[in-house]
Amino acid sequence: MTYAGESVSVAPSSRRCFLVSVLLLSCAMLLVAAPATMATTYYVATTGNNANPGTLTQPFLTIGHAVSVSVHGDSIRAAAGTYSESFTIPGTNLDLIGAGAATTIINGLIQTNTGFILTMSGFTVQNGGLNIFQMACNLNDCIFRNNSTGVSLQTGSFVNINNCAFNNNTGQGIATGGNPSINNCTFTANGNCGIYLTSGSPTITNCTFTNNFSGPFDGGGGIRNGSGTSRITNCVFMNNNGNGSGGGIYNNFNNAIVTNCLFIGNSGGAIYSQGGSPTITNCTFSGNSGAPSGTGGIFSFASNPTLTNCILWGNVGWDIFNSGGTTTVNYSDIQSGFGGTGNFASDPLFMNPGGGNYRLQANSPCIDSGNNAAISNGTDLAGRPRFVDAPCVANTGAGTPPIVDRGAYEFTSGDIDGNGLVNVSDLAAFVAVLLGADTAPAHVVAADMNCDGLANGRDAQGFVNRILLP
Ligand SMILES: [Ca+2]
Ligand SMILES: [Ca+2]
Ligand SMILES: [Ca+2]
Repeated sequence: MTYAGESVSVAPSSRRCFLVSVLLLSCAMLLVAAPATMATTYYVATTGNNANPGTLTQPFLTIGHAVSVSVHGDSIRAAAGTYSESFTIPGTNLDLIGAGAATTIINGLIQTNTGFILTMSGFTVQNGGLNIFQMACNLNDCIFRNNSTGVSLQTGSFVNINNCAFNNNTGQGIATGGNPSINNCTFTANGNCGIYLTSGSPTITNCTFTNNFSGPFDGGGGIRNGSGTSRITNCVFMNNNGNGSGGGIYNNFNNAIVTNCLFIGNSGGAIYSQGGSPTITNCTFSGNSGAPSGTGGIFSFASNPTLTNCILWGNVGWDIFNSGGTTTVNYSDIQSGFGGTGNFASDPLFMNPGGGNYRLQANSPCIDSGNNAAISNGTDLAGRPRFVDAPCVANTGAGTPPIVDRGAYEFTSGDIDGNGLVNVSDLAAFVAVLLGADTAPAHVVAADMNCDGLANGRDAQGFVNRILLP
């Protein structure tokens, strides 16, 4: 018999059960007692009022006010309009969603505190920018323009940036350390590099850099890489100016891995490397100029780049110049020549370089002449399969067929009009060749589906079969 206040003696095993039971009960009571945490969505509109409750029908006036009342997990939705305000996001996990970058504009500076997750989409940020301080961040579908720096990422941030545009920022489009992932973005006419990496190993994929300047004191109009390993894949660098040191990319002790990229018309040369050992594979360089020692393509100073499966053709001056260090070049088409395995200097027969089409014509020597072993990416600059055989072209490269091509684009037989696809748009071109209305050698070769050296009715079945392939 036990009484109130009496101690209870229990065996060790029973004691454990008792303690576990108490613990479970305590937890259950806590669960019942704790109020349910419901994420709130606050609404903001330029017609709103900060005295409102921030609902859909009674929105706040400013995004900064909505941020100030938000707690972890809340969302803020801003209606179309221009919000002239600067604000700081405290340590709060937050979704900040605009009505679309074309219509929802923040005129000011956004800063963040450390250690939380921000997802931001559908805004233009101008005349201020976004400073991210050591936190996780997802930026989607935004425009950053006319700022000093578009987005500043402090080292220690974990950032994904997708489908954003960085235009006309007087400084950097993105200033960053660390390892951000930057995908499907455009960088246009920024004044001090499209991307400026102090150090780190970012992943930069499917981005376009156009008319960016490195500024008067730096190199690297498109990207300036500090120490680390930047992975740059399927990007286009066009008409950027690196102030004499890398219009497209400047590598400062960076072991950049550059794959399937196109460098056209950059000033300061396409790539300038100081120190480091960049790996450059399946890239096309043309119309670049203005690096030191009369170099148009790739200038290296005490650096050891490795080029494979590349085309450097139509640049001004030397395609490649090495001042200290060693540049290793294999299976590439270098107009000014370079020693190595499988190199040649033959017109790559770009499809229409004046019109910006650097694909290969059907009779290009670069088709099926690359080295398969250099390929780690199964697609080309356009995202089309890389390992493709041109049946009527001898396999002069290295590896087991299908053999990859040189340059940023893989040739596909039957692509007579040179848009990278084989489809009904090639049908009219095919008929024109068969009727003799089009006698361009490259088109005749492209229409010769049975490899007999002629383009005629015997190729019709092969052409139809090719169109029907996925
Ligand atoms: Ca091929
Ligand atoms: Ca072949
Ligand atoms: Ca086509």
